[in-house]
Amino acid sequence: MRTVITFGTFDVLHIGHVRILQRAREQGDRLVVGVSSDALNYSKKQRNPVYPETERRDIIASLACVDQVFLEQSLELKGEYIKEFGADVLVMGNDWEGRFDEYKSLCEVIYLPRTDGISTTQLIAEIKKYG
Ligand code: C2G
Repeated sequence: MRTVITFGTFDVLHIGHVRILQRAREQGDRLVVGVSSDALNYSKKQRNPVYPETERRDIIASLACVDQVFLEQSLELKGEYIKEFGADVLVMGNDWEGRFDEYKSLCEVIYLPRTDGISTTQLIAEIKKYG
């Protein structure tokens, strides 16, 4: 059983999120997702997510490619989460290329290409036009 772990905010779920989760799942037999808490997201992006953490967590948990979900409280706890969930592989989008190489001592680390042309920030800007 090869366990894959990945992390993200996954706010206003879109096709880029779904594709990376599907491709992450293809790297193993079981996919665990750490959904960034509201507080962690605020510290990363200086804004509150549109969807609160419990809703983002439940949306991700409902996807067929996802086996287990938890709330990620801190970027620095990745090593603890890798051990806690017995992850063999850490998958991240390549916007994080090289940033998590320190965990190569604990598991394999793979950066997958992002989907071009879509982001939560862009979607929020589009939706505002209809306001
Ligand atoms: N993603 C993607 N294509 C897009 C947009 C996002 O493949 N067009 C991927 C990102 O690379 C990331 C995941 O979807 O792997 C979640 O993206 P975000 O919600 O923006 O989360 P992020 O800020 O990257 O959080 O602990 C690390 C962070 O919590 C990662």
